[in-house]
Amino acid sequence: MQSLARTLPHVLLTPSGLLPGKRGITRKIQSLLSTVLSRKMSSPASKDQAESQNFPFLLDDHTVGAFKESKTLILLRGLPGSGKSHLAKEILDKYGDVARVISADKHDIKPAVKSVISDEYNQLDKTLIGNFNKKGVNVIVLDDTHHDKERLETIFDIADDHKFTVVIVEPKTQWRRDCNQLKDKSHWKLSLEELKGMKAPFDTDVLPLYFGWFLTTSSADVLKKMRHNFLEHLGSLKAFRKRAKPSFIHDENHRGKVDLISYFGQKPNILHCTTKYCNHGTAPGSKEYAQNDAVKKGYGKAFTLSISALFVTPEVAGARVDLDDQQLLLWPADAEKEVVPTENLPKGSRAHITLGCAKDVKDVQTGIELLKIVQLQIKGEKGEEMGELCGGELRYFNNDMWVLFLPRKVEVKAIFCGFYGKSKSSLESGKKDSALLSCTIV
Ligand code: 2AM
Repeated sequence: MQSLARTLPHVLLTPSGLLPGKRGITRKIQSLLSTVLSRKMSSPASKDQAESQNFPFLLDDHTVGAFKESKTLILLRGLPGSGKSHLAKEILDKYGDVARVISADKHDIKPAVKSVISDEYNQLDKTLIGNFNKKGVNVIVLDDTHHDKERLETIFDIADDHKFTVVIVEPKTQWRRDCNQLKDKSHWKLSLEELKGMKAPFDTDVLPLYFGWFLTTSSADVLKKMRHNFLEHLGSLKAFRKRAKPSFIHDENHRGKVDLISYFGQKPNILHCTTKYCNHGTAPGSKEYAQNDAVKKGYGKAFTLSISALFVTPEVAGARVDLDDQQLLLWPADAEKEVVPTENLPKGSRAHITLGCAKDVKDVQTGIELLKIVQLQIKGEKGEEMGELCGGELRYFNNDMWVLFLPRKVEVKAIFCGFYGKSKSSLESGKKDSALLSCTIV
C-alpha cells in the first residue's frame, strides 16, 4: 500500500482506506487503483521483467519516436539464456512494422566460445543486409551472444556501410552473468564450462570509436538542406567571393561563384555531435567516461539538440550546438581544455556537428575552429556585418571565418550512442586498424 500511496494523491488515502468522495471521483480512483494493482500483480516475473524492459527505447516516447524515424541496429549482447530473445520480442511488440528481429538461434547457430564463420553465419549476414536495404525497416534487432571480437567487427562494418547507427544492449536480468542459472535457461543445453568460456568478454565494455548524438534520418535531412542552402548562397555572395582568395580559391584567375559544396566534399556518414572520442578505449579518460552514470543512463536515449549558428572556415563547415543542462551531463569536463589548455572556456562551447571538411582536413578540426570563434567572441569581437543570408545574420571574423547566426535555434532530434566502426582515416590510408584492438574480448 505504501508504494500505492506514492502513485495516488495522498489526501485521498487514509490508513483505513479511501476517503468517501464524490461518486465520479471515487470511480476514477477505483479504476486507477485497479490499473495500478493489475500492473503490479499481473505478471509473475514482474520485477525481472520490469528490470529487463528498463530501456529508454521501450519506455520513453520521445526516444521511441526518434528510433522510428532513424536507422538503428539494436545489437543484443549477452550469454545464452540471459534474456535477449525476451527483450527482442519486447522491441518487436513496441515497434511493429518498422522493426525486424534477426536471431542467431533461428539460423541454427549454436553459441560457441569462438564463433566460426559458418554457412549459417553467412546466411544470417545475408538476411541482415537484406533488411538493411528494405524500405521502411528502421529498427533491426540482432539477437546473438556477440561475445566474439571479430564477429562484432564484421557487424559494425556492415552497419556502417548501410548507414545504420548501432546501439549495443545487454539484458538487465539479475542472472545474466550467473553461469549456474544460465545453464538451465538456454535451450542449447550448454555445459557450465562452455558458458564460463564465453563469460570473460562481458566483463569489459565494448567501447566505441566515439560517443555522441546521432541525428535521426529526418533531422539529418533538415540539416543537410540547411548545409546545402548555406554553402550555395555563401559561395555566390559577392562579399565572400571577394575574400575567397587565397584561402578558399588558389586559382588567381577564378571568377564567379565559389563551389563550396565540392570544396567541403568530405562528409560524415551519419551527422552527429561527438561527445567523447574514445578510440575504442585507448583515448585518455574513455573508460571513465563510459562508466559515468549519466552516460550509462543516457545511452540509447533520444535528445533534442539546438543549433544556433552555422560556420565556415577554409578547413571546415560546421553547425554550433547549444547544449542544455541535461546534455551537459554527457559532456566531458575536459573537452574544451583538450583544445585550449590555457583558458577556461565555457563547458559545451566545443559542441558542434561537422557538416563537411576540405580536402585532407580531419573532422576533429571542426571543434578546434569553433573554439577559435568562441575565443574571439569572449574577447568581445562581434565580427564584421555581412548582411542577411538564408534568413540569418552573416558575420565575418578574422582568418576567413564566416558565421551565420540563425534567426531562431533549429531543433534536431538525435540518439545518444556510439560509433563502433573503424576510423575512416585509417581506411583511406589502406591501414585496416583492428576496431576493438584495446578490448579484452576473446
Ligand atoms: P567531429 O565530431 O568534430 O566531427 C571520428 O573521427 C569522429 O570523432 C569525428 O566525428 C571527429 O570529430 C571525432 N574526433 C576525432 N578525433 C577526435 C579527437 N582527438 N578528439 C575529439 N573528437 C575527435
